[in-house]
This record gives sequence, structure tokens and C-alpha cells, in this order.
Amino acid sequence: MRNGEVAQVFYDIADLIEMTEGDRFRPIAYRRAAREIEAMPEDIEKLWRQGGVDRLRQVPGVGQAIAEKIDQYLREGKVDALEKLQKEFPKGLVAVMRLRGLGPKRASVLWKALGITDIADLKRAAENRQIRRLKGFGEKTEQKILDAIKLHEEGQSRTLIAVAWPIGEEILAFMRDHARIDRAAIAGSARRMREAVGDLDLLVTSPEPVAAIRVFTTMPRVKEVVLAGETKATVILDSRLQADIRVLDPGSWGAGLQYFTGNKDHNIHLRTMAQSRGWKLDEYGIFEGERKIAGETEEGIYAAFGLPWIPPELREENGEIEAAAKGALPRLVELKEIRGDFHVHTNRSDGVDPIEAMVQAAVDLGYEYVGISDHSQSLVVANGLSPDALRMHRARIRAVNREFEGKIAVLAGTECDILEGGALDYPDDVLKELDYTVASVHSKFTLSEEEQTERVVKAIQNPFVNIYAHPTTRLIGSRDPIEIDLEAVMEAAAATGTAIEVNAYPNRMDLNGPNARMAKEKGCILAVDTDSHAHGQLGNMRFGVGTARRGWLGPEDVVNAWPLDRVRAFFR
Ligand code: DGT
Ligand code: CA
Ligand code: CA
Ligand code: ZN
Repeated sequence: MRNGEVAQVFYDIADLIEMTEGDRFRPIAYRRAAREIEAMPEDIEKLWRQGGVDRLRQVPGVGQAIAEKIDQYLREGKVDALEKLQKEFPKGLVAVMRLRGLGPKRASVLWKALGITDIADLKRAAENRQIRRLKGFGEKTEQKILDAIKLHEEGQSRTLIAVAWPIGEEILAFMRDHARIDRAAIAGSARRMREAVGDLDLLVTSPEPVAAIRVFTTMPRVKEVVLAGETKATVILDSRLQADIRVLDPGSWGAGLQYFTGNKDHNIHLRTMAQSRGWKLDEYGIFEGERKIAGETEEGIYAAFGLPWIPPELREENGEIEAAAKGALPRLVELKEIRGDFHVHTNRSDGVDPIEAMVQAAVDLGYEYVGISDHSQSLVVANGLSPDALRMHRARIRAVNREFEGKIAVLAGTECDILEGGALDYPDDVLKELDYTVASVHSKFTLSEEEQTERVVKAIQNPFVNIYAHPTTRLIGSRDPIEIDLEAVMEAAAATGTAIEVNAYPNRMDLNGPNARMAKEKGCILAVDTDSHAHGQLGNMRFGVGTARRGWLGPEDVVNAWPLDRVRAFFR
């Protein structure tokens, strides 16, 4: 299926149009079509063969102009409009434009004045102090550019969990199909559900280790074999992600799983405990002299120390071993306890799918309820709704709710922008007609900490606001958190019965685990939401739950683990 390839053409066109500083709505239209093509289950090439341009035009978001470009791409493997744009701008300049604080205008100045065509050029120029000499840039901007490059490089060196985890599962499924594999698991930071991972650590047991390693190093996705031994190997995949594998002896499965899950500090703590008992702990087991005390199961490793099994998400050396020793580990929320999702966009604002498709995806996940929260009017780039449009949308949501009666409850909400001074983007009499309101910041990211905190606290104090979403607005690898006093925000939320969000959109993961734990300690209730913009994204809930678990949250702490009547009472 070539849907991904075709979608990429339109993502590229959208990026390059932004460089031209042309019509700001055209990139939105191209990206919408790209997301639609990416998400659709049918093979776009097949549709095209069946019915040509006319059939393509039936794809949501695809009009005549886009359909003709798809047609050309599938016939000739190229699109004139894209080639024309690519002639106008060097390819690497798009990445420069995307750096924090740059944008199309400045990227274009850097290119024209200094011949900068990619991030490597930019870094060199900044280090050689060439940028400060440009009109309108200065020394401070030069430093900011270096900071932005650093943030970008960090983002590049780690892979989002929502990307890495499915690749890990795919590899293990491939191994099971092509080698004799008894047990298999994803370990490392992915098992601990870190929001981004440095590499994938995979563990298997097999009666034929050498054959298993050969299957691993010759998988279709492998771009480079870094190391291939008899029981371990390291490869680089086509996505540039590194994957390590170890074939363990069945008698050491638990010890290996524990060791390679980490994190390192957690392991060092356990090893110190072993030493003080006169034992040795390594990836093969716990040993007293020659005698093996434990190793076959992970539970057995912890039990040898008199500890209950510690969930991987807690293994960060943040007091989990002490809590386990006291019998005070929290009972963590589980994915199967999640009953709904409150942050869901449809094609009425910047999502790709109609309400029905989003609701059906929620039904397929076994949810009891789902809330629709499209963007508010000020967020023009996301096609935010005017009050009248929101009223009509609400009526549509109510109709869909009736359609799905008996299967799921559909709540009508909004993701309402918090304006500069803390006012909301809709008046109260519009908000009061909804079942709930999600409020969030999408503008003025650079306010001082004081102003930003005041703004958000004021919004949280609005009685109609039920959830404060993606609280720090950070984007992993591209935008730092806003400067905000999170403790003050959490105190305001706890005092007003406003939930704080753990947003599971892959590059947000906001709040993260430690901040979610702080929110709980401040007395807040949390909402774990996916911020889905396509039906397939509702499944990112598992990573949101992983993050909630990293925050030591139990089902009582998570509003969408509660039954609907209790949710309604909380929202009221
Ligand atoms: P990452 O890949 O940077 O996201 O983080 P991890 O935690 O997956 O780290 P990685 O891949 O280097 O190693 C996987 C696990 O193996 C790690 O969490 C703990 C264990 N490990 C690796 N090196 C050492 C070590 O030198 N000592 C100990 N005790 N454990 C180690
Ligand atoms: Ca790793
Ligand atoms: Ca590793
Ligand atoms: Zn949103």
C-alpha cells in the first residue's frame, strides 16, 4: 500500500508553501488531505485504478486539485507542483524553518544572506558567530538558535514511545513467525513507558539462539547490523531506531528481564541490597556463592529481597524500592479500567474523521463514554468553531449520541482556548450548554512565568472549565514547556475540582510521569486523554496510561476510569 508515500507528498507541499509565506490556509488543506490518506484503510492506488480522479475526489479532504496531483504521482512518480517548490527552496531549509523561534521568514533570510540550506549549515554559522551580524538577529538570537538546534538534536536522538513500541511488537511477531521462540518481551525504557526511548531492548528465549539471532539481523527492516554475536545482536532499523536483542536462557528469564528493564539506578540499588546480604545479582540471577537463589521469574528476583514485584513504570529510583519494602506501593491504574476519553477532535475542526468514526473507535475500545472536544474560534489554524458553529456541532453530537444509544454515551464538549489574560474563547452562556469544557493554551507561549501562571489559574477558576489540557504545552523535540508555576496551577485545580490532563498525543505526553505524581500529591484529579485527530489515535491511550502509572496514579485518581454518573457529577 502506497498511502504513506502519497501522504508524504502533501506534507512536503504544505511545508514548502509555508516557506513561500503564501496563503496560510493552503498548507492546512494539504495536511488535512495527507492525514486523511494516511489514516484511510483502503489502498489509495486501488481506488485510483478503479475510478481515477473522480474516485479520488470522494476521499474526504481531497478536491479536484489534490486528486489531480495524486493522479500524476501514481502515473509518473512525481508531482509538478512539488518539484517547482523544491526548485525554489533547498530541502533542508524546511527543518531550519521548523526550529523553535525561526519560522519561514527568518529561515529564508538565513538562506539568502548566508547560504544556509540545512541545520548543519546553521549550526556552523551560529558557532562561527556569523548570525549575530545579520540585520535583525543579534547575539541573543544566535544563542537561541543554538539552543533550538540542541533541542532538535535531542528530539532526533530519541524515538517517541508511540512509534517505538509498535516496531518492537512487530519485530517480536516477525521473530515468532520465523524462528523458534518460546518467550519474548520488550524491555528497557520502552517497558518502563518512557515517553521517548533511546533504543529498543528486546528479550527472547529460544532452543536455537544462533538461528534466532540470524532471523533478527536479516529482518527486512534492518538497515545496518552493528553487532551480531551468538546470543545478542544490535541493529539499526530503517527508521534509524536502534534495536538490541538478547537470547536468554529460560532459567535466567526473570533475571534478564529485570536487568534489561532497568533503569540503571534502580538496578544499582537492588545490586547494593544483594551485596549487603552477601549475594551477587546480575542478568543471570541472584547467587549465594555457587548457589542460584532466583532467576527464572522476575517476581522471584524481587521476592528474594522480601519485596513484591514492582511494576516497570515505577522503576526509576524514585522511592519505589522503599515503598515496596513498606508494603506501600500504589495500586496503579490499568488500561482495561479506562472507560472513556475526553479529548477527541473531529473533521469539524482539525481532525480527519467524522464524529461517527471517532465514536465507533471508542466503541471498539470498549468504552462507556467518549467526549468530543473540537477547537474554539480563536484557533483559526485549526479551523476553530464560532459559537453558532459550535451550537450546530453540539446538535450533531447529540444526534450521534442517539444513534449510538445502548452502545456508548457521547458527550458534547469543546477544547476552548485560554486567551491572553485568562479569559476563555467562548462566553459562559455558550459553555454552559455543553457537557464539559477542556481548556488549553495554544498561544502566547513566551509570557513571563507570572503572567502565564495568572492566565491559566484564572481559566481554571472559571466554573465551566473541567479539564486543563496539555498543561506545559511542550512538544517533545520541538518546543520547551512554557514557563509556569505548576504547583500554583495544581493547587488552583485541586481547589476548584478541575482535572489536570495527562495528554497522550505522541509528541506531547503532557503532563509527564513526575508532574502527574506531583499533581496527585497536590490533591488533583487527572484526566488521561489521547487528543486524537484521527480514529486510529484513540489507541494511544495505552501510552497515556503508561505515563499515568509512571506518575503513581491509581484508578481513583483518573476521572476517565470512573463510571459516567460519577464523571457527570464531577463535571457539574
Ligand atoms: P534508553 O534506551 O536510553 O531510553 O534507556 P534504557 O533504560 O532502555 O537504557 P539502555 O538501552 O542503555 O539499557 C537497557 C537497560 O539495561 C537499562 O535500563 C538497565 C540495563 N543496563 C544497561 N547498562 C547497564 C549497566 O551498565 N549497569 C546496569 N546495572 N544495568 C545496565
Ligand atoms: Ca533502551
Ligand atoms: Ca539498549
Ligand atoms: Zn487538542
